Amino acid sequence: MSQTTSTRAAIPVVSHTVRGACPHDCPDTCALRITVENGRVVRVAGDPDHPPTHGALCTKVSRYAERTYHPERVLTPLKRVGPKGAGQFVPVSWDEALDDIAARLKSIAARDPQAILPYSYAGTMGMLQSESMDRRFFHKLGASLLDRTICSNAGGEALALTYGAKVGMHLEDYAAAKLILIWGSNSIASNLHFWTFAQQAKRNGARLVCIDPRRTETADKCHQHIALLPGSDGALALGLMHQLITLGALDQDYIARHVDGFEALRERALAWPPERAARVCGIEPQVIVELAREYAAAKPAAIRLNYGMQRTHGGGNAVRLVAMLPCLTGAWRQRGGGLLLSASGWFRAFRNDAALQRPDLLGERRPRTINMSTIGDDLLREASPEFGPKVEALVVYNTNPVAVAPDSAKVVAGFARDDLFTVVLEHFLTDTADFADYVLPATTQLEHRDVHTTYGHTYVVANDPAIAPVGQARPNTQVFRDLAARMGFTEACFADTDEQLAAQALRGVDLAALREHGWVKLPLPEVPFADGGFVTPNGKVQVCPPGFSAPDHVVPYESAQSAPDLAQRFPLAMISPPARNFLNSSFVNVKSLRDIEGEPLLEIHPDDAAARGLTDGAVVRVHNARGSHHCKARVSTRARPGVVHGLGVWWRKFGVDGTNVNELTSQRLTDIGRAPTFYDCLVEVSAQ
Ligand SMILES: Nc1nc2c(c(=O)[nH]1)N[C@H]1C(S)=C(S)[C@@H](COP(=O)(O)OP(=O)(O)OC[C@H]3O[C@@H](n4cnc5c(=O)[nH]c(N)nc54)[C@H](O)[C@@H]3O)O[C@H]1N2
Ligand SMILES: Nc1nc2c(c(=O)[nH]1)N[C@H]1C(S)=C(S)[C@@H](COP(=O)(O)OP(=O)(O)OC[C@H]3O[C@@H](n4cnc5c(=O)[nH]c(N)nc54)[C@H](O)[C@@H]3O)O[C@H]1N2
Ligand SMILES: [Mo]
Repeated sequence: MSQTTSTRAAIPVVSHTVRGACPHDCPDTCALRITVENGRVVRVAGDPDHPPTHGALCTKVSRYAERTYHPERVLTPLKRVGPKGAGQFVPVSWDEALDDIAARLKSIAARDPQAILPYSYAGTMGMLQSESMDRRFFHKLGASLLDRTICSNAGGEALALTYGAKVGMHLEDYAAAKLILIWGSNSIASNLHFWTFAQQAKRNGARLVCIDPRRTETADKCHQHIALLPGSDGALALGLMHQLITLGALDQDYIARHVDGFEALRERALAWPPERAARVCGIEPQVIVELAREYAAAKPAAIRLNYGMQRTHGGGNAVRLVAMLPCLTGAWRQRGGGLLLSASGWFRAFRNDAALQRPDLLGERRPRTINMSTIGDDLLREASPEFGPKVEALVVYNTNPVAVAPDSAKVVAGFARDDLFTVVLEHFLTDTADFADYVLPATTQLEHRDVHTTYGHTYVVANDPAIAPVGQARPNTQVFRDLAARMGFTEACFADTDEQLAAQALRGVDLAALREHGWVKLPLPEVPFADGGFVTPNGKVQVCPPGFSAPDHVVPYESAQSAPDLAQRFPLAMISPPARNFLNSSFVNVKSLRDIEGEPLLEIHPDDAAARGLTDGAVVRVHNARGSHHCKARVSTRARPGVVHGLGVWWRKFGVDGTNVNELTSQRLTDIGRAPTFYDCLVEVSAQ
């Protein structure tokens, strides 16, 4: 911390900087330098010394102070006075709110604690504010467990099945690549600090290829854009493998030493000549032929896979297939070669999750697990022997499910239940908070302590509180500490302060260096799989294990090939990827950012628009059997024919008709990982 005093217009200004971490669910986890003047944050900047951040922030987080000091921040506990969902509340004291919440939870727990469901995700990715005291509290209570699948589970589990863990290339090494396939990722929007390294590679002569149904701002800046159909990536990977095999471009030595199951994979891949793969992908066979040739020739060749390509039925197997490519060509041998989907597995050995979350507090109890991606159906389920008790209480924090969960009609009906007791810890009156019985004001990252691991690089980043809590806001940790006391939980761990939690969070990391610099790089091998050594039990990549199904079995649930009748009624495939200036549904209420995004839009190709008599800027009805959503049409060649894009995730209350794209998405789950299939969604678009 540095401190300076200066005089500006006769008012003495006491200024200091604090080290922080960006809390958001983004691969970049930037290290921050926060400038505080007279107790108020005046600037949030990137740490110039932290290699992934290199002093740069995205537009959103450089405006983080605008979010913290937003006039609509919830600053006191609120109690519902209107009907569910109306968002009508009166302020109450913390004591009144916490006493009542504890009493309600106690009486439900006395019947069956599994009727209580914690519902949280990565609104902050900090180990303290997202998975410490809260977990201790619910473990001790014996509440239902939550399967946190909503984002990355299909790809994450698939990658772990293949490499043994969610591990991959070091971010900085992309600068050394000669070819980068940017696959299912709009990096400029959602992984900006990777893009910097891709740009360095480009300046050094690398070729960049973007594989994405949408012509994104990232696609615009790549040498080539391959606009395949959503959910066809597995077929593309098999087509590439077919070519690598027939070209003789395999690294036989690497395969022999480090790959398990290649013979079975080879057989499958040989059934996928470019013509067949191209038909499934909706592209020209020649594109596959040329891409395979380039991928084989470029040394080093890198793939940046992102989660955008695993939100369809076959998403898990598609990730498995793509993850095999660098193992077949031996791209892993070189620095700058290989693949990254998630780096989070590198942190496993350094995270002290058991100490922080205390699953031992469950004792002998084994509560049921509820999948967060089917919250719509699960809130509407009655008690049954298979399901267990009806959900009677929900405690929601770090997520906005009414906006972000699939199949909104069901989600809204569930949250609207009069017999459901809902507590929401939030910064703002989100779509979800509107349905709460109590809203509890949460601190933002500038107001609390945390420790961050990440999924896009290999540094731990610490966050010190820069300012005192705004209004009566409290950190999530404190709320669960306070509730634990009221529930009569007497274990010493419920008294741990945030400083103590931070000290427990990690092991094998130099905490003094973390305190001093704000970040520490993990001690990891430089070129991790140059000589194999994957994290699987036998150290080899598992390419074709039992149960593996190639995409000749796993096509989208909703496509002309898999569901021709449905496709006749609803012929357009809708994907709903992130908007650049929002972070999922966060920042939608920050006006300066919302002004950049404008309003909810559906991008549609000029041919598809013309066929329906739709014009640019007109309000249209996007609909399928699950629901309908009105928004403005943007007629644009960013969309390929047959595919439309509802950029999200907008708060429902900003929508023309109080809905968002999740009115259309389904609760069906992926092949691997029990994850949602947001981008596996047929719709029709009509003039109003
Ligand atoms: N600005 C911003 N940054 C974000 C987020 C945000 O909302 N806004 N979200 C954060 C979160 S939660 C995550 S999980 C990460 C990663 O979030 P991702 O969902 O991976 O987001 P993107 O990087 O935008 O990549 C999605 C890209 O995949 C494309 N896509 C959709 N379907 C398919 C398909 O079937 N195949 C292929 N090849 N591509 C497809 C989309 O058009 C889009 O361009 O980003 C994080 N960063
Ligand atoms: N149609 C469609 N739907 C999607 C996606 C898509 O691509 N298309 N993407 C999916 C993906 S990848 C994800 S990860 C999910 C994400 O969905 P969510 O996990 O719901 O993420 P956000 O919408 O950012 O909401 C996070 C909330 O946490 C709150 N929050 C942040 N920090 C704190 C804190 O310290 N304390 C408390 N109490 N609250 C805090 C924020 O104010 C915000 O309202 O959405 C999914 N939904
Ligand atoms: Mo996500």
